[in-house]
Amino acid sequence: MLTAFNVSKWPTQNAELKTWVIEMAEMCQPDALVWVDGSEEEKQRLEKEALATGELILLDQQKWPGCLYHRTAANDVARTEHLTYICTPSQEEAGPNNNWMSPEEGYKKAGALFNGSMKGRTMYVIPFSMGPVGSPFAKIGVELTDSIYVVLNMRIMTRMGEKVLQKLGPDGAFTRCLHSKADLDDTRRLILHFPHDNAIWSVGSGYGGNVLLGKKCLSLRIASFLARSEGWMAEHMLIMGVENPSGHIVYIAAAFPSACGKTNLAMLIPPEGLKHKGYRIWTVGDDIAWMRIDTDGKLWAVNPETGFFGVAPGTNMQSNPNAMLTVKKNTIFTNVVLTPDKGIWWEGMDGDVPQEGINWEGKPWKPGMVDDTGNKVHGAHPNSRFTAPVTQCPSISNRIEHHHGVPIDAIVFGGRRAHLAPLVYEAFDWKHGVFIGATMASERTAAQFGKQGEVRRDPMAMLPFCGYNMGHYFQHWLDMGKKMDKAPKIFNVNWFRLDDDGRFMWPGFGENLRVLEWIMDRCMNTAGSKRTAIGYIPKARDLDLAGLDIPETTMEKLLSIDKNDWLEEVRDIEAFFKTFGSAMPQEMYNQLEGLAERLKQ
Ligand code: TSX
Ligand code: MN
Repeated sequence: MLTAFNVSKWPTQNAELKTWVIEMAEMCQPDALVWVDGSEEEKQRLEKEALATGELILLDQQKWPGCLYHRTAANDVARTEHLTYICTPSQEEAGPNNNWMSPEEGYKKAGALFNGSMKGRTMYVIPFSMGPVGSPFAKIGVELTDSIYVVLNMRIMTRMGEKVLQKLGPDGAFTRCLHSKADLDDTRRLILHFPHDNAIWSVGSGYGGNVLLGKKCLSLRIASFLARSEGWMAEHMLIMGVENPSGHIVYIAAAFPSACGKTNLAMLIPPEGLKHKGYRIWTVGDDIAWMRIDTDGKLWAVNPETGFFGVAPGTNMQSNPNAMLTVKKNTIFTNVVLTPDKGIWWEGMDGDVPQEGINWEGKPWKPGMVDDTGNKVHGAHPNSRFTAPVTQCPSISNRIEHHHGVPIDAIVFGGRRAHLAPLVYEAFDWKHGVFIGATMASERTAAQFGKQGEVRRDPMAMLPFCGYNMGHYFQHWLDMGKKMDKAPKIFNVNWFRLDDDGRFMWPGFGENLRVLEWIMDRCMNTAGSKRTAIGYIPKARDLDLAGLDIPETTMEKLLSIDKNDWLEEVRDIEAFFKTFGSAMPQEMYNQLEGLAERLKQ
């Protein structure tokens, strides 16, 4: 038991911070308290300690230099949305898109779980900055945690340590982030957000999205709330630069629901057929974009993170060579297969399948294994992850530290639609683009749990991450459009359209650059299109398809719309909009009506 706090030796003069750390430590009762400085020496020390307890396993340092392996508890392998709450005074503020608890109840319920939860453990104090330290975009957080795994992940995912405390100074503001694994019991797990208090309390989990509090909790849920009141945007978007043959870089921010290959797109490699033109791709981020209007009237974006926390299964030298090169060193692998030679493997990795290994549950595993009910036993968990520094990505942009970010020319929404949506289309204007984002949807794949083909709406890919009522969020998007002199153009893409035999019509992956090329040319008013009921769609000849072997009729299908399917979609959208009640802006219904009328013409 920690008997006294040596407060005079603490590396900060920030009174609010000191008071809060004392209060939280009195509640959680750790045996020791450590201020994380972010140094290399500290990293070595923490790794050594976690290796000794088995919390981490050292991989073969010849093959995987600097790499570590970790498993989370079997009941703790994904974000737990049903245990995630927004704690605001009124439920209306949280909206139908969030679970809600009053702040009083939240503090009381979680407080009972935090009480004494760190007995026998060390409480680590992690000061971190989301966004370049000192940038006008940046927000400082301080996470208290009893997990070394969390400290080592935050070290990759954020700018952290002494430099952040320096920036915070004696009276700087910060998001108070409290985390304890407690007993990892999922009946005593809560992920609570207190937007009015700028605080996050997460207890009972050790899984990334629930515990790396700078990521979804701060950079999306809390930040989206702050962004609305401060007049900026916190979005679930990748950021990429496409350098055209003349050396000009167009920056794109893009939102996709899960399982659409967002990380793959962010790290795209130009295809052979287009490479000779001189295109290059620059990755700025793969998950989160913070965007502000600058003095030029344009929208500028930073990636608040410094790492990738990517899904491992399906990542290979075909789907994402840059990701494979990124995770070769200094990477933490979570819930993948551990091979006998202290290597790692996941479903869909290149090379030979290991003949045996220890799977994500820590059990002996062989390829082809089935359980009692005849179902395939996974080696790696489908949600297994790599945590790797962005600086190791071969395509990383040299502007990731720029304090004003990169200027966004195009916003791209996407989804997985087998039949409805064409390969790409452009919104008529900002308001119509907001409507397209608000109606985003994906169809469930066979790989996902639940009914295959079911349409799930996920506006702007923010449904699980918007920290307030989504009706108000759509209004904020509309308001932002009015404030910009040069708003980005808005597009929608669908890489997943099927032919009558159920085969993908578009080759996807690197070939998507052909679609991005059209998007860029539209931004510079140099590409043709056809005006349709849903927006501007390219004609087949408006896309550069050189070197691609797609029949003319297939291209026509990819770029076509079926009015009856779209009228059915209109009815589905209306039902979805109604779930937001009176919070839904009238403009969204005007857009819906406009679409219905254009379809009937
Ligand atoms: O990530 C994907 N992208 C974006 C890449 C930049 N995936 C993988 C989705 C799961 C995460 C895709 N899958 C894409 C895509 O553009 N397209 C498809 C569908 C597809 C799959 C295989 C083939 C073609 C399309 N081709 C062959 O199998 C040969
Ligand atoms: Mn994400």
